[in-house]
Amino acid sequence: MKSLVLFVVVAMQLVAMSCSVEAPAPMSVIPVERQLQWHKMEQYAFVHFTINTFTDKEWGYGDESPELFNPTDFDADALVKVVKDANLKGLILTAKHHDGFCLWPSAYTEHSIKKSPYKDGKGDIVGEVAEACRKAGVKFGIYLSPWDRNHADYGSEAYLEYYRNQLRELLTNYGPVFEMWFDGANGGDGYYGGAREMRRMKSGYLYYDWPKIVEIIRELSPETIVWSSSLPDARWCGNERGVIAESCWAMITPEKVYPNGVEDAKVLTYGMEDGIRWAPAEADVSIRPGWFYHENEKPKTPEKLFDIYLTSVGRGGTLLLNLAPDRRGRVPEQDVESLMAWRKMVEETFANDVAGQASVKVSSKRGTGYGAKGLIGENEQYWATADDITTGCIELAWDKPQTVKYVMLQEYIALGQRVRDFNIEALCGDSWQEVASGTTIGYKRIMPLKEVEATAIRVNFLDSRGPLAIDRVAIY
Ligand code: FUL
Repeated sequence: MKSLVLFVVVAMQLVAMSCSVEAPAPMSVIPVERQLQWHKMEQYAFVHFTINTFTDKEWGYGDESPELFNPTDFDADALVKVVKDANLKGLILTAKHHDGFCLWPSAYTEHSIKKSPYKDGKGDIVGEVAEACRKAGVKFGIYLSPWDRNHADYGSEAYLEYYRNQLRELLTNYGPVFEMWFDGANGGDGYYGGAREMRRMKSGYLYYDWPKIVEIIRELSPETIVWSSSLPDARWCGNERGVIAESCWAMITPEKVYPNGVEDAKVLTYGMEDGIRWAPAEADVSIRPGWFYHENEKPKTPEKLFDIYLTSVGRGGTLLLNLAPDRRGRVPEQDVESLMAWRKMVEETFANDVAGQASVKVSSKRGTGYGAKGLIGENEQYWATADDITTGCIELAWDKPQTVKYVMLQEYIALGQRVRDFNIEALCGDSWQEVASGTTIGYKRIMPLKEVEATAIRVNFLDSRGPLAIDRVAIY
């Protein structure tokens, strides 16, 4: 009897010990909740639609008459339906581009939709799109160009007051706003209330006083992601082609990305392993050559969009895909066709995760609750190694050979980004062949393989900044 009691006590202690395995300590830089939610969106739309649509320009000078803005068939619900049907999870609208024309009836200027023929000056594109997004369950975001070629005070403190008032107005009247997008253009020639002169800021980074702008956003809309050159929650990926670097860290040190207030595109592209702020890359790219609609331009093919998906979402960042409504206010039919074919291509390629049918082994585990099970499918768990183990491997095996084209990996980024080096091997016949190799993973990494028939796949993690914390492996 005594020995039975002893056995039960020891068994209970063992269970208690195994249940109390602690999670790996977080890395020094980790995302906050709004960033984790943003990562999960993966892809969302940009919409460039304003006075430039009617003047056939990319950048308006600032002297355009508001009368020019006259879409003949604008329907916010139809626009949002295209976005939703393409499986884009949000929509960021150019409320004001560099020409200064406001797509909402701002209380701070007459250079707006109030003076346009659209709905006899009673229209409000920002409000209509925000409302259509809310109804459709698509998140709404705003582009508010800091550079304003119309405003007489641009370049002075008075303009900054105007700009901050507009920001407050937008966040108060049209929220919730999932992302505020502040482009990097900062000054040049323009109308400037009739001055028609050159006003180039030595550094927009310094002129706009970003800390104050971010303070307003945090106060009025704490859930909003700030996309900007200073204090960013998300950063530019350094090009407008939709290509995030193969080695890409979510972290940066803003002072090093903007030495002397001017951006270093290379650092933006790669990020910094030792960066002090979580500011992952967003890849902004247009479906057409221009950001705005021009009659003789054509949309990208679904195949090209698929490549872009792989180099953006597939490299740990997000995809901000621009649509350019035409003068009707409609997304051109050929663009819609391309978008829908792209969606189908993505869905079909990643429909069948054969990891679910594999037997899965890991090289070592941290303890109960951190094993191989957490790697398969979407679930709350993840695979982690002990504190002193920074390498390891996952092996998935099948009874019958599988045709394998892509491996998708995800780190458990709530605890930071860790992996520095990995490769993938396939068991083809009797021999293991390396089929891909990479450096960083981050939120998500999709590795295209040379297509193989394999009975097993092995992912080897060769170097990491800390114990491994891998959220998911999927095989397609
Ligand atoms: C840039 C702008 O100059 C382009 O016109 C466009 O809006 C792009 C997304 O951002 O900074």
